[in-house]
Amino acid sequence: MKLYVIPRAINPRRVLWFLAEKGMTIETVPLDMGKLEHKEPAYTAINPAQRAPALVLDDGAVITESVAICRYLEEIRSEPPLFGEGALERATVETWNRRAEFELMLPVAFTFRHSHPFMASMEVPQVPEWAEVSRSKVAPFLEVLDRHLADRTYLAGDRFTIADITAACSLDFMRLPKIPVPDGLDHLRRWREEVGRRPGASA
Ligand SMILES: N[C@@H](CCC(=O)N[C@@H](CS)C(=O)NCC(=O)O)C(=O)O
Repeated sequence: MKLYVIPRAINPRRVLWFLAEKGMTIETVPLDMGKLEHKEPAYTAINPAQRAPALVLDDGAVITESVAICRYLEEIRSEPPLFGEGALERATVETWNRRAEFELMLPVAFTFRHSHPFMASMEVPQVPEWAEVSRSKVAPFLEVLDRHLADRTYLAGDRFTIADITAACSLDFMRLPKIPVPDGLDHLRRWREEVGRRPGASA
């Protein structure tokens, strides 16, 4: 297997963190986003969407979409279960992973994509107003997460899951578009410190 990544970007990092939690090591191919390597014909042949990550299996099959890649990895390496176990826990993990994607990752990504000069050639047109609308969505959702984490260790309960990976990668990426974490979110801070000690946190 071979994993194509754009180093430090949210979605590739989610998969790298997931792999680390599984204790899996696979060949990783970095794409230089600044040089638009993900838009070159060689990578476009692998993923016509020109986005990373993409996982290429030994038989040449390609899986794109971070969560699809993670689901594949969960199937071939079930321990530790990062999508939960049993009907209720799996549904809870899905709920919080989706909420982290839609209400945190996307607003953070849109803020960056529509405001940062680095993205000007890739996000066409850049809409600064959309960056500002997206920026304004982040703090209210962090407050939701803070309240949610008041009485549970991780987003889906007692177990660390992909929902925590999605939220932590999104939170860390806020540094690039300079979105501050509001003061006083003690439960969120406790959770971030906790997940920061995990094996995949440095991915
Ligand atoms: N829905 C895709 C999104 C992948 C994606 O947007 N990746 C970004 C990096 S986080 C990318 O490749 N950006 C390149 C570009 O915008 O040109 C997934 O979950 O994997």
